[in-house]
Amino acid sequence: MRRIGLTQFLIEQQRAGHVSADLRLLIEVVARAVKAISVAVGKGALSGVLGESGGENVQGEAQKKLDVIANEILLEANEWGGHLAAMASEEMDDPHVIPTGYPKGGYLLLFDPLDGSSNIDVNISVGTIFSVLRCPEGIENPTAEDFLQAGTKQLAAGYSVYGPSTSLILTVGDGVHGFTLDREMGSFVLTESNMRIPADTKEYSINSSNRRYWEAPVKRYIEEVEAGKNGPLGKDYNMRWVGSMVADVHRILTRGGIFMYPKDTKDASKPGKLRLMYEANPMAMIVEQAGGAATTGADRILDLTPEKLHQRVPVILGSKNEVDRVTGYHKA
Ligand code: AHM
Ligand code: MG
Repeated sequence: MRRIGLTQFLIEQQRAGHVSADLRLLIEVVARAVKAISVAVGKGALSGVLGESGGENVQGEAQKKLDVIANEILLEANEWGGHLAAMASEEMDDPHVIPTGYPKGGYLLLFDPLDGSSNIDVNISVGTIFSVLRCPEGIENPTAEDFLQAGTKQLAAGYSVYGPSTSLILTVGDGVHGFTLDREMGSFVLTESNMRIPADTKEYSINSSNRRYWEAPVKRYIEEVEAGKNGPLGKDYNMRWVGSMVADVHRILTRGGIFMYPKDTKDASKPGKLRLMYEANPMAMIVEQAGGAATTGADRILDLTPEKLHQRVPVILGSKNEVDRVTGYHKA
């Protein structure tokens, strides 16, 4: 079988009119950064990169050394290419404007440099999530406001998983495509075209330790799921929770399932755990492009009007019929 690399894939996407030359180069640079992060993560305890960095991010979460390293790798890889006007990251308080001396481009890049980083020290899969928006017309030095665009405006979204193999999943609005890193060759090879999420599933993913904080519709759904064959849903379910969204979403993209980090009452200042701009929006675009659904329970994630760069939202995504059921319970 002829193997198609990421470069050829993107050139074909450009010829088909799905990406501009600049967006193609931008995605290639992100992929290069992902390879560098994969190497850093893969060295594990050998290179002294495990453990805490000693710092905190804007949300008051302790940063791991690898959070900081992955963030640096993405910034350095992307600031000189001339495709971007600015970058925003889960690990930085404010956007990073392209330094003077480098040409500026027309795109904005957003990323969660190392999702699931609490899993790093125990050698469980982590990943990088990214999203591309257009920089508003006439803006030279974008501020946080310029990033506050609905998820429907995303031009591209993707994530990598640093697991037994390193994979890169990508959409530019023409389906979802999966690449695997050939470590010897140092290149991403197309291994899954047009990934589709089955509409029905028997697998669910939620951190049940928060059950006492959930709202009634989610409690109802999980009770029904747990009732199995003899309950109202009439089938036995299986539960999986990696604790790295990238890995949980990747499983769902591969074989179906429903993932939930719903609204809870644990902390009134946080109407959810996951971040809209770095996690919910890119994953929602990917999931919808693969035929699945993604909502907050109340609304379609991609339709939300962002209010803050680091805003958190509830997330319910995956197999369409199951997500529609839970969303319906919120409306009942
Ligand atoms: P992070 O971006 O700081 O790693 O946090 C996001 C992670 C997700 O990957 C995962 O789904 C969730 O937080 C796990 O949360 P919990 O530890 O509450 O189960
Ligand atoms: Mg994250």
